[in-house]
Amino acid sequence: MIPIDDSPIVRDGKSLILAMDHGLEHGPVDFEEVPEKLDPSTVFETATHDAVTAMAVQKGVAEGYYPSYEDDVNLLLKLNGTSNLWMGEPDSPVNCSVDYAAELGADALGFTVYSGSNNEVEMYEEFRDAQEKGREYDLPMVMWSYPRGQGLKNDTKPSTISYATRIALEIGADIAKVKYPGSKEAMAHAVKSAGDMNVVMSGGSKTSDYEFLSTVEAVMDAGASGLAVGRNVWQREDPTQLLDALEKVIYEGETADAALEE
Ligand code: FBP
Repeated sequence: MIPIDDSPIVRDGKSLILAMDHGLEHGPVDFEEVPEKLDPSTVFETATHDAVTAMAVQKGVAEGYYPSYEDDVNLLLKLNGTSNLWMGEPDSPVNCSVDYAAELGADALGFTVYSGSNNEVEMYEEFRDAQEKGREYDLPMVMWSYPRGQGLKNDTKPSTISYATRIALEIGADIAKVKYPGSKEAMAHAVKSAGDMNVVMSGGSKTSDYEFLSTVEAVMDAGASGLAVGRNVWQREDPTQLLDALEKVIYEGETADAALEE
């Protein structure tokens, strides 16, 4: 683990990572209700909000759009990713080297690992190469720690999520990004399982403002360090309004009720 509090992707020990790698992971379907967001610039604009500590994108989007935002947005370069068209055991091919991520101006690296997949062995080896190379550039590693595969029937049950945060600590991540395990208590155990490493929650599909902020409140109460979120922010008509509220819940410790009232 590197001293993550020194990283620009952390503000007061917390992070709000805006993820927009969905065009690869899910396809344009995620943009159907907000077609203007097919233009990555619109989401980079959203990422200029003070609450956002980094924007997570794939290499091609970084190449095309990050140069216009490098003064206002911190870049988290996702090094692997897979399309929804892949029908095999969960896997996530590497499509960007650490050297190239650094050249593009990355402030941090992102890597998906599907522990439990039949491809776990190769994924751990690829993660090792990226993590060790990242150390040469002092680039923190955010691990999308998503246990899944044919042997795993429920990938968000509490014991799976606490295993996911622990795996991230064990194999050298600096921040673990995990799905919500369904309760504050389960999240607290997942955070504890990660030792001193920061744990952030993955957003999931869009819910109401109140439902989402309440979950974020629970996650922060559980000791998590924030959020890595996509659809719940940029699928909204007014992402800025939700980011204002998230800023209060994540950095100022406000409740969801209080954050929505103001
Ligand atoms: P959301 O907040 O929209 O769920 O995004 C988080 C994220 O991890 C993205 O980075 C990624 O594209 C997506 O979820 C992958 O989700 P899944 O593999 O569960 O479909």
